[in-house]
Amino acid sequence: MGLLDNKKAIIFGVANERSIAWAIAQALHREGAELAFTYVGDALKERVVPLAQSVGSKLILPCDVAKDDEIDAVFNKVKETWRGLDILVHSVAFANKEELKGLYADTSREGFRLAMDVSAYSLVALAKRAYPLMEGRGGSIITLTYYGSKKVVPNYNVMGVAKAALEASVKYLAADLGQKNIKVNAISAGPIKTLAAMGIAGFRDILGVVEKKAPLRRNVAAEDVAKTALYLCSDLSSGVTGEIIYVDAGYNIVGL
Ligand code: NAD
Ligand code: 0WE
Repeated sequence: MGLLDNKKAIIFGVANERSIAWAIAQALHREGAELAFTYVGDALKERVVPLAQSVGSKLILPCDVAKDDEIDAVFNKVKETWRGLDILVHSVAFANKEELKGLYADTSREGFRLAMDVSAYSLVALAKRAYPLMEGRGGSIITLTYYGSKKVVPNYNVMGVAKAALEASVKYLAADLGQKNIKVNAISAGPIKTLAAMGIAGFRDILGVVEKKAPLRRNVAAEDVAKTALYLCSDLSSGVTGEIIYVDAGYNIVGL
């Protein structure tokens, strides 16, 4: 008996075995959920297909979340295969690398648009197609965010603004979809060394600061995030929606 027996879940955002989405996928699989995965681009297909197959997934589909036609194709396939859907995991973010350094004041119009589209609007685009499939069976939608939405983190720049939009979007979606018994929540994860953290100037220093200042005196791992994701995707969190839950070793509560 697992917490998610007979549940159908779709996961957006696995790039490799270090991805937060992959840790979440493994936790959901362990508790009995049946999984579908999406990937973006042929380079990632090679990485994602073997991972997805290792947890028995038969639905592995291409999807750039900036493209409505690709999103439509994914949800049509899910509807055709499963008839319905219980869980959606959104673990996707992107900004041009040049926007993640220097002054936020120098953000370009196109850089702002792209970060907002891929990192914030995409949750709405997915939720909009997911809720009709969740109708009558309840459901859980989760996304990943970061503290840089609340406070200025050097170089996070336009991503911080996109995450602020994403978090506000979680609340508006939760208000809309609550009447359909669908929960919408975000996990605000502490810094974790994934592909999205690679090559970020000063990332090691951020890990060092968290280890020193966070109440738990350590950094978090993707597995810590996955445990909260499991809670949010399961009936254990019935009654919880529109929340931003911090999985950051307590870093966000510290003032000085
Ligand atoms: P990751 O690189 O493994 O995952 C990011 C994913 O976004 C990748 O799978 C990538 O393919 C996908 N993606 C990018 N552009 C896309 C597009 N146009 N269409 C579809 N998918 C696209 O890194 P991660 O750290 O696991 O990031 C997952 C989420 O966690 C992101 O939302 C990130 O902002 C958030 N997060 C990360 C950290 C951290 O320190 N690593 C901390 C807090 C929150
Ligand atoms: O959300 C993120 C990372 C998001 C991200 C990362 C990249 C790197 C490669 C979005 N787009 C890109 N584009 C690329 O080309 N995090 C929470 C991790 C992160 O990123 C930072 C951080 C932290 C923490 C960037 C600057 C400062 C701190």
